[in-house]
Amino acid sequence: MSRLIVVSNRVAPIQEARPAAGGLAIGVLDALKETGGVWFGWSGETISEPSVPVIEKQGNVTYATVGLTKRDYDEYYRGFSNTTLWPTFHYRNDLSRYDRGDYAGYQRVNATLAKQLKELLRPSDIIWVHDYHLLPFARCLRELGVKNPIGFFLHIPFPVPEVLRTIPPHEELVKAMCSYDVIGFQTEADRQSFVDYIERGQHGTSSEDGMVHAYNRFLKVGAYPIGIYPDAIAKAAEQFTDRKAVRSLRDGMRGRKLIMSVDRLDYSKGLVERFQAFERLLLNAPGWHGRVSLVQIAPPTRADVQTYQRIRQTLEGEAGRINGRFAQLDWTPIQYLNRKYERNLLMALFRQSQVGYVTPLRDGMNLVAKEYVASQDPADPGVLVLSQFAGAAEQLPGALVVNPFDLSQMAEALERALSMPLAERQARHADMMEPMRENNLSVWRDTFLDDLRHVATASSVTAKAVKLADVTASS
Ligand code: ADQ
Repeated sequence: MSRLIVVSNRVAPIQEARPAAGGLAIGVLDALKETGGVWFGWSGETISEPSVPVIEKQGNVTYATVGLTKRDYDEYYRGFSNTTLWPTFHYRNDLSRYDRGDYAGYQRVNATLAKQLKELLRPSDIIWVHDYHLLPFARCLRELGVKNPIGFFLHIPFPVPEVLRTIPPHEELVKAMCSYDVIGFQTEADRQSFVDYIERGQHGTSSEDGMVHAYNRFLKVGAYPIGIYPDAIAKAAEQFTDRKAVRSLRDGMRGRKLIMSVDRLDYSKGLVERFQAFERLLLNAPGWHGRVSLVQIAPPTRADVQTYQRIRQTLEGEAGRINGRFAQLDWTPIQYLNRKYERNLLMALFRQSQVGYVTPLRDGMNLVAKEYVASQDPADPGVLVLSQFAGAAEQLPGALVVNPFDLSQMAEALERALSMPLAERQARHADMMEPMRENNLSVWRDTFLDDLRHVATASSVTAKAVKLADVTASS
């Protein structure tokens, strides 16, 4: 059996039960626990010089972690990854900044990480690389002579060519991506954007079976929407209902309805617009005053990137302003909490609420939307209000889908959700649970890895045939 080597910028916290607020870490860890394997990536620590990986085993997962120097961190992580790629890939060119030095650092760190990983590799390993920090990682491994199958999954959106081209080294990046054997996107639209870039720019061609031929390489490009384990989440949500935090939330509501939102504090998540649409609900429908609260849980991330400091300030300002305008002695309209929670507890909190309010301006998938639905009591489920710009909107037909730029529409959807009759809520919930079971996290992982094995075998057969043909022709 070949080993699975997962590579991502950060590995999930190695300590069991520590909250990991990040969709990639949560998805990948759940997927890796079943198959076992090695997880290679940054430990989260800054060090003075690159060193050999630290190896730690937990159950059937081996963690191989390395530190980054302060310069690496600034240029590769804070710089090109999070000040250029993240905003642009989320269609926020206005927040994107490009710096040549940061890009050089991004390339350098990818090359260093590839060297560090190479030392751990066996010829039969299969390598699965994750996310935008590592777009050129396969090219770096190939330059070191690594021949193993290498797949890549992008957790965030892939922008349309016009937007991608605002990143100066766009072509170098896409060319490097073509060193992978399989590239996976969250949605069909993201896959199409990549293929459009290749075809409209005349860099290559694609065929109906998802194969792309570009820059002298054949690779498979597909949509592999990430899933969750809905039944395990439902069970956890039910079991954790008696926890103290859940009880105090329930008691504190005193019969009021609860709208719940959980995100990393990020400008792509549409938090400001969300607060303002809730304000519009209170303006348009005064009957809800004192009868509904919005709980927003949003732990800060990337707090040393300037745009993240700004969104935090704006949001605190908005929460204060709206509360100041509407609050009563015994009612606070918006409760805004800046902290992480244990995952199972979060699911139990979801179960207490009547509305899941998930309205990113752009999101690769958005696992919170899926977790919210899975956490509900099927006998009395809450309603999901979901942005059309989350990948999850393609997969959750029972949600009330909204445009997060239309505050009035969001306010109307909230009102409809708060007043929805039980039979409709039950039907919508059932409509979403079934597809989530059919496309759970194991299906995501297995479909991707099956394609990777298949494509890698097919290309090595093609490569051997080409070599043989060359030898025969020249003899
Ligand atoms: P994220 O942008 O992190 O993920 P999301 O998919 O919603 O977004 O995942 C967040 C995860 O963190 C969820 O599992 C959630 O429960 C957890 N979480 C959020 N806030 C938390 C808190 N306060 N305490 C504890 N846990 C918290 C990226 C992409 C997404 C994509 C995922 C997975 O941006 O589009 O869905 O990867 O591919």
